[in-house]
Amino acid sequence: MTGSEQAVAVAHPNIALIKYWGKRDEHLVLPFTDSLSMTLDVFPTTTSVRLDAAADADSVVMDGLPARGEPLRRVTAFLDLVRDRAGRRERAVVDTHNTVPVGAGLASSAGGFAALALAAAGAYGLSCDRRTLSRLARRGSGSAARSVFGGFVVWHAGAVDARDPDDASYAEPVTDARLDAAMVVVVLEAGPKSVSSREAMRRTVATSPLYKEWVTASRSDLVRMREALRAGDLSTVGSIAEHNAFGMHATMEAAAPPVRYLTEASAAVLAEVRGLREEGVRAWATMDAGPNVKVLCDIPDADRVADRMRAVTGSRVVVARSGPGAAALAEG
Ligand code: 2P0
Repeated sequence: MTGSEQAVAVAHPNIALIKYWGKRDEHLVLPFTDSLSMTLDVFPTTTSVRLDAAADADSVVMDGLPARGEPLRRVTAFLDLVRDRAGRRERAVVDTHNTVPVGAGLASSAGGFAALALAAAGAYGLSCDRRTLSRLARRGSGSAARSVFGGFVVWHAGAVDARDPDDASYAEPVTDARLDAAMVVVVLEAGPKSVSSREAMRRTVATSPLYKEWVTASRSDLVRMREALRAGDLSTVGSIAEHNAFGMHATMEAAAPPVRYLTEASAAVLAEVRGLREEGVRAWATMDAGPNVKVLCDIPDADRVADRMRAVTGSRVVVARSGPGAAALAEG
């Protein structure tokens, strides 16, 4: 055997300020739009991959329980891709520990597939640079491409007419960002969501009359967002992010049948965020494929914002800051 046969990696979720919503290629996981996110320093996923030459199937354990059904199928399909690239055949034993509630719109798949990509590449002896790793992680889950990097990260959709579309769609850090902000995560529901983001995206692209307009708006949001990050202008970053998130939710609510992730509890948090702004606190909300709300604010205000969110919801609230990209850990 060549390669190191076992590798362990850790990665964190990211929260998009400019959302990824809709694939132009399901197999290659190519999005319609560029997206931009902040990697968090909370809710890491740690994954180990060990090759087992004697096994005839992959074995996947998630938080101590054997994976089955769709989660197992997705991990196995991802390992097939890595094996194919590495020219290896051995099956693997995968052990993964999440600290983020799975499937609840808190980006567990982003940290999960970023950690799996790095650990699997290590175990199968596939040497790849960070950009290639982000393209690989993308195949597991689109948003995972961004969790390969820390801080603010942009994921390029890649030109539709690129000669090699897989090569053209990668993530990279926004190196000229001059902003250090907090992200207050309000965990309203930790259970799995009723419609997967994969299915919801498909339905939105196929049936929502608002989708094309959102794609157009998102492109200009991204240009303005990058300028605002360069200028370290939290107010502009926050208001663009909030507007982009509301636009994404509007497109999916206009799908047939509609996809609605936001609940009354989400609405109460959103009202509180508006209330904070009226009091002069710089705070803006963003919401993903679930009811949870994340509040972008200045670091010195984060504890106050978190206390207000706890008071209005009685929920678990976690203060996050900018976190690191995926990292290999000592094997063992
Ligand atoms: C994002 N989300 O940009 C958007 C905003 C949710 C709302 O990326 O189908 O789990 O595996 O590529 O990455 C969630 O979708 O979807 C997501 P797949 P993924 O963060």
